[in-house]
Amino acid sequence: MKRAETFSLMVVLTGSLLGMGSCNSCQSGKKAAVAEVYQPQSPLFDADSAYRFVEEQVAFGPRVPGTPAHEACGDYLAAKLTAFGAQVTEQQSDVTHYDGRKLPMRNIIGSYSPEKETRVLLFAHWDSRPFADEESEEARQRQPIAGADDGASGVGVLLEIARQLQQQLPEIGVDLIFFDLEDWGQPSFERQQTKGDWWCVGSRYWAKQPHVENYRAKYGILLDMVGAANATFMKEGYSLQYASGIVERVWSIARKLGYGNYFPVQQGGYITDDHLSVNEMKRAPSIDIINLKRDTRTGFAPYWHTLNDDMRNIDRNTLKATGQTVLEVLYTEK
Ligand code: AHN
Ligand code: ZN
Repeated sequence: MKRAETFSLMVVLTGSLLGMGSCNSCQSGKKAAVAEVYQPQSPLFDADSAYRFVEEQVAFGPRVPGTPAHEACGDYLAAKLTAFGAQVTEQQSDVTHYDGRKLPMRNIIGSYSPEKETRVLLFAHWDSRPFADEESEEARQRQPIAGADDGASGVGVLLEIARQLQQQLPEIGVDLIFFDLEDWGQPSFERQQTKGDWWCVGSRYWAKQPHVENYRAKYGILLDMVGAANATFMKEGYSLQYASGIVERVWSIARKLGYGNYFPVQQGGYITDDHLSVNEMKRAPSIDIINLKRDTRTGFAPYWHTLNDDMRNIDRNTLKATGQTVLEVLYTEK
């Protein structure tokens, strides 16, 4: 075979093997192609399975602390973690809220390889907001939200991760925490304003009194609103402040896996979320993977804290991007 023919055959082979349409300069094309090949270390995250876990939570109805739906969903989550081979611990406490009401708080924790020193902490909140206070009509503002994205999506992804952990353990130990009472922050229509911060009650409780004395993890990852189509996980402010190295590691892995569109190289605002509790008490330098928007009034998706936060917003592709990225982080950790 003449040299020119060998040359073009290589182009065709390289191009078709890597799914490339064409290659203008073979040398540089080959180099670029080789650089793009990344060999994932993690098992395949099943987005259909994660979707079902989101759906099953939402089917209980709004998981508002103190309601039967909340209690039943809590039982479901603990049972799932047990079935997926985790060592399950629960923290329960009656918390007095701003209106004087006692609310049953329940943090649900699942541990893998609890004996291991090096650990990664993954978390999400499982409660849903008792009021859709971003609705424009006042009557609608007092109704609880379904919380398909805000709550159920992060927990659904973590349940699928638990299912994968049961089949093959990574080198490090892993703790999953479903925090309660994240989303009962005071709405603007609430007149009885007792001073204090009523967001993230469950995570602050745990950060002060963790399930294991002196608990520390190498780092933590919070998943909050990780289910919507075309989600954009901008680099959240506190995540960069407390754990910039982890942000870079996660965003770099996402890009290598082909999920760069979901993980743009862009900084977002500072969000008071469960990772702040974990960071402030130095339990683990933690980041928040959270869907942030530049073009909405709230900075979140348009259905945020409205009655529209339901299954219609949940997209398997986004669950996959988030779940596979976090799995890859776990299985490349030593
Ligand atoms: C505040 O807007 C204060 N916190 C956002 C955290 C949050 C609420 N995540 C979901 N719902
Ligand atoms: Zn919320």
